[in-house]
Amino acid sequence: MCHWDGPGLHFQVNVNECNTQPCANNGTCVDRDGARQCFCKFGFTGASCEFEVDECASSPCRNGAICTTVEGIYRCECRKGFSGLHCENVLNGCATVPCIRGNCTSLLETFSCTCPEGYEGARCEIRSNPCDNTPCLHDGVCVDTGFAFSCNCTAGFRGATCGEVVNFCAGDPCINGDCIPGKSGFLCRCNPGFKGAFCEKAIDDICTKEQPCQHGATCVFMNSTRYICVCANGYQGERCEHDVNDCAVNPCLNGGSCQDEHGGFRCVCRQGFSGKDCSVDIDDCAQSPCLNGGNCTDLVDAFRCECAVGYGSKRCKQNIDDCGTPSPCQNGAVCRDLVADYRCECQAGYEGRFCQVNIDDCISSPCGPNGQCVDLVNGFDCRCIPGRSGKEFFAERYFCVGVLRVAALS
Ligand SMILES: [Ca+2]
Ligand SMILES: [Ca+2]
Ligand SMILES: [Ca+2]
Ligand SMILES: [Ca+2]
Repeated sequence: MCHWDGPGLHFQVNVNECNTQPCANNGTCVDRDGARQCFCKFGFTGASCEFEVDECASSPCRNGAICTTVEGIYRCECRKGFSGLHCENVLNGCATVPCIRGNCTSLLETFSCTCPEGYEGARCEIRSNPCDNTPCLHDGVCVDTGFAFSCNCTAGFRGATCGEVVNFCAGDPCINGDCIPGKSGFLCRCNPGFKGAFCEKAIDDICTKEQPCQHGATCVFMNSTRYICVCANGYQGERCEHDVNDCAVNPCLNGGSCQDEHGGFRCVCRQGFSGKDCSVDIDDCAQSPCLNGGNCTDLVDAFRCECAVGYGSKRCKQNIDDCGTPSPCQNGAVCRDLVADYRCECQAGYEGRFCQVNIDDCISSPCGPNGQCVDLVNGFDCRCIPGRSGKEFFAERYFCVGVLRVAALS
């Protein structure tokens, strides 16, 4: 564009400075007189929008967070244990009250519990055993009393941890003598025949030189010439040289014979007795010798059976023969022996307990009106009345016409 500007000829040409597209990064260019102005897009700056705005330049992120920019917006990437837009919030590891007892110290996301006396574990959940580090000295026994311990001291010691010596004679330090306790130690008063700080040495005396006591006796030294023998059980005499007769008091009962032994006796029992002094009558019924329900009575080295009815012999083994001689069964019957009983197996034609009954074979009147029936054994005989003889069979009956003998009626 051009215009006229005064008396002198003067042209001024207004050039459009935006033609050259001077605004970078899509900035908007506005033409002014002899100049231009760039309106930058968000995130850019500078006269020609040539600079990117650094949103992180003011260090908006706290607590060591990393600042990043995306399209003109900054973002804080928080370190572990922090939160919030600027990572300004510190996470409290104690927020959930994790310590069951004691004090909690937050270690950002996690925590640390400071336990009170007597507790341990990450949450102070475990009660410590105060005896764990064996605080009691001199073999004292530690007792857990809850939050503390107490020591049950062995003899000769006392104090909270049994560190204090009260009796120097504890543990019997004098081997062959009596211990006399002192303020800072002990003294041994030795038995006759011993010497040494602990009475551990035998004095070369008559007991050790001559060994006068026999059969395991203990020799007690009195002085250089005197001693006493303390005999072992079963021996007597000044030097325990005699074996005591342990059978003198007749210790074996029920006729047992006594054998003297060293320091005792031995009984050889009569048959049927047992025990150290033969006082036990052996139970001869123990093996149940009586059979078939018989009752057993214990005797000396024997037994007696009372048999159940029907049985006999020493052990009731025998089923007594109830058939006997002569047989109770009659008429040729066979007798079968039972327990306290018998059974008669009858010949044909007989019945009854003893087969004494001849069965009446005429009961069915087999001879008809003209005949007279005679009972036989397992059969019958028909005798016709006078004037009749022979036989006729009619309506399942014989009728007399003469004399007929029927062996058996089938
Ligand atoms: Ca003896
Ligand atoms: Ca017996
Ligand atoms: Ca029988
Ligand atoms: Ca008959």
